[in-house]
Amino acid sequence: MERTLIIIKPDAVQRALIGEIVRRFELRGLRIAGMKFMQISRELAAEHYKEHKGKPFYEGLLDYITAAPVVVMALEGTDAIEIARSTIGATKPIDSSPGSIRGDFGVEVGRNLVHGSDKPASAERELNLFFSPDELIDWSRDLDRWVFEG
Ligand code: IDP
Ligand code: MG
Repeated sequence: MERTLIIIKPDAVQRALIGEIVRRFELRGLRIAGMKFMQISRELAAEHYKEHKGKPFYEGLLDYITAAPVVVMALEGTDAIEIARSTIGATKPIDSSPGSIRGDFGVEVGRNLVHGSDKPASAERELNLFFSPDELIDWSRDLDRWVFEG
């Protein structure tokens, strides 16, 4: 079992897509381990996106992610990081397949609706930034054996 950090970004929240996006991850089979509605501070945004510091889009990215509330989720499941990234779609909506969130609802890379951690080390770092241990719930669903083989 792997955990990943998902952010339903300000554009998705403003466009009333929270339910649609949560629905897609739920239907895919990933299990919610944590979820909250929050406004990201500039400091937290800078820490979260520190790998992009110095890039031309960095300041705009911080403006974007702090512009309105977001929903953050910890999702878990077998290969949850890659499974979530495929449900989200490619970074640039123009490259995202129809059927993915960005491919169905996105146009521009700077308004691409959802964040998902890109590898296990990032997932661990990002989950620690957004959730305290007591906000992450260890539980199982009755349907898990019909989604997870192991
Ligand atoms: P990812 O979100 O698919 O992992 P990253 O390359 O990690 O993509 O970039 C982080 C975020 O920065 C993107 O989701 C997008 O919101 C923004 N971003 C990336 N490249 C550009 C760009 O060229 N212009 C504007 N925003 C960008
Ligand atoms: Mg990334």
